[in-house]
Amino acid sequence: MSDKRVLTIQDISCVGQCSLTAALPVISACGVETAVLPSAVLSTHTGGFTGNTFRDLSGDMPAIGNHWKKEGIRFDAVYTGYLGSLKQIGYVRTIMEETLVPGGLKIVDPAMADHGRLYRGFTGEFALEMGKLCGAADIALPNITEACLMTGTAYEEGPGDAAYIETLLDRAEALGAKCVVLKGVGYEPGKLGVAVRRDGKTDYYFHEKLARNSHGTGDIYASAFVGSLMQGYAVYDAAVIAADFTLECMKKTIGDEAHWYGVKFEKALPWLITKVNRG
Ligand code: PXL
Repeated sequence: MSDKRVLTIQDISCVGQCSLTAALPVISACGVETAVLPSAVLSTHTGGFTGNTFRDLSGDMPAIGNHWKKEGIRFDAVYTGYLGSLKQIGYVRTIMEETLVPGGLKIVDPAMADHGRLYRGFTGEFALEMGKLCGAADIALPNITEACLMTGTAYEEGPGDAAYIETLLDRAEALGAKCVVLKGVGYEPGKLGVAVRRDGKTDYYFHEKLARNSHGTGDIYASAFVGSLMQGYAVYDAAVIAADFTLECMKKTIGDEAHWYGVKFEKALPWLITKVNRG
């Protein structure tokens, strides 16, 4: 049984089945205690909704971190997702330094771009800073767009090929992370998956590719990965569980075209609970 405690730092999109409203239930379903530090509060996520509110919570971060330090609160892993400002990247680094147990894991999902473009509100400068945060991580979880932006690689529309993915992995690994889990790899027809790169070696996992793209799946993937890892699964096994869980979530959403803003991950939580919890 895992008694690990994770801190996750990302936004609350009040509506949208992503970031903290996904990370908290998904990691909890893995049987892992989950503390949260909201980076910002938005009325909705920014992918498809327009006119969302945005409250940057950067100003609260140093005091929250200081309080935890004073209380001696420590985490086995700090997992970051969508961050609300450039300044926050620095605060996150400090919180990681001050609250991780010795040997605790820094896990960074850049959560800033997809389909060749930065999410609304982010700049090239932010992307480069995020590249440094990924470089300081034990495990970085970029998608292909994010890996391109952080490494100055041209984004290729379409499936690409194995050579393109390997070059991207070389460059992403060179940023400095001990391990890179590249999401959304799919250069063979009908297949989609992940590439796990460590010490110059890549292990791939592919499953069926569904016709529809869904919002928030990167957050769901990273959260299931972190939960599985904290339950003691090896990095590759956690990467596989997270991929299968994300696919389950997408399948639960098929047929409901009105549900465009996220996936019905709640309906796949029983699958995750059964799969990950070791009793
Ligand atoms: O799912 C990534 C994400 C998280 N948080 C916010 C977003 C997005 C993607 O658009 O806008 C606020």
